[in-house]
Amino acid sequence: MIKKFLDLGYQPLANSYILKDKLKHKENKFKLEVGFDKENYLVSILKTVSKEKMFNKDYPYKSSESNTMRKSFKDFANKIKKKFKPKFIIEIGSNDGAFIKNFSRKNVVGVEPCKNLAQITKQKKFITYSEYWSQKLSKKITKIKKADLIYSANTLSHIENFNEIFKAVDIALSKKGILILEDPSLLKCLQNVAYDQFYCEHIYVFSALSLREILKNFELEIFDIENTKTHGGSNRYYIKKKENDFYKVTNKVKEEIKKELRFGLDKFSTYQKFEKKVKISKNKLLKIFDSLNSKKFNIIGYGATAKSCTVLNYCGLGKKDIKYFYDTTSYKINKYLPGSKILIKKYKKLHRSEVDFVYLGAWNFKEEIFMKEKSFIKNGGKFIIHVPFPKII
Ligand code: JHZ
Repeated sequence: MIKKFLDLGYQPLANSYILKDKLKHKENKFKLEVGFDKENYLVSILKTVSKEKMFNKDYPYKSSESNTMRKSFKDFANKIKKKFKPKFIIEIGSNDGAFIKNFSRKNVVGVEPCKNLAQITKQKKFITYSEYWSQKLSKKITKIKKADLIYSANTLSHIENFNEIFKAVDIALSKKGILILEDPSLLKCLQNVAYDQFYCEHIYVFSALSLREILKNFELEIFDIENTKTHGGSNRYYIKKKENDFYKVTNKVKEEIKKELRFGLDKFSTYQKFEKKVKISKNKLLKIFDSLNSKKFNIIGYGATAKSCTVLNYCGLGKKDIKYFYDTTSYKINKYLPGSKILIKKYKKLHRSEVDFVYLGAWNFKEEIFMKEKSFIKNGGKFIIHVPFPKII
């Protein structure tokens, strides 16, 4: 049974950026509550939104938008090539091709239901199926040969129906084939008080503990885990069919689960403590904004992320607090953030003459952004960040 531990209020769809002429229209909102399932240790949002409403031809998020992600996908593709020498790879949720573009076109197939994104890789002549991953699609793709590697980053946490997903994986994988999943780590999310990992698209935030339980239902098992830095701390899970004894289960799996148990990811009380920290985080962030606003500082936002939607709407921050956001994504520019209705402007290098404080919506790219904005920082420009606790840096 799922027990609620966190209430983040009514939230709009995180990636539904608003056009100027639609600003007066009523937005669709849903109650964002998060719960813990004692049976399989899974943390999930309680009310979900239909996939068609979120992942369609207007999907704005592009994986290639940051150097960090481009490099991370490239490095990982090189690692895969060396380690597994795969001949046929399927990527579930290939987005704009940040991962598949590192492979030869004849070795890789993308699956991307958002038509605008699928179009990008199709134009680059990568075979891309613009459909939701399913058993039917899996049969179609692997009719002639099975996949020796399926990769999926930041996608499984977005899909509600495990049954369909893993049955389709089972159909597609060859005997020695493996599945590699990469998603934000629940442990990191709790340690960072990164409550903004919860929004409509993130139905789950996985732990090794919960994923291991889920996979048991499908005769699949984790045989290795890597902790990665992306998206505020993620886990890369290497998964195989139980019957596949080509790969041995490494100690890293045991170690990761031990680490999670030590933190208490199996106990409801851990999540109750997290909820208290989230409330404290909100109050601290509001105090920072109140204090800066009372002194009439110029504050803008940087990175109109899906995560920002949760923070802004949960904390009740709006145009009075943040004048506008800068973002590099062309689709988001001149639109308004859902709920808070803050304008998103085309990114320009930060200048002290324009800005005093910058709320870092894309805190997961802190290093990359600080590097880019060196001169702003050198000239006394400051950032506001809410992880692991709200502060000015
Ligand atoms: P970023 C999205 O979440 C949605 P978001 C999704 N549900 C998910 O799981 C993750 O991605 C993976 C901009 N930016 O990656 C680009 C700059 O403007 O944190 C993006 O709009 N300048 C699929 O939205 C945003 O910030 C920069 O220098 O929370 C980053 O979004 C950089 C580095 C980024 O994901």
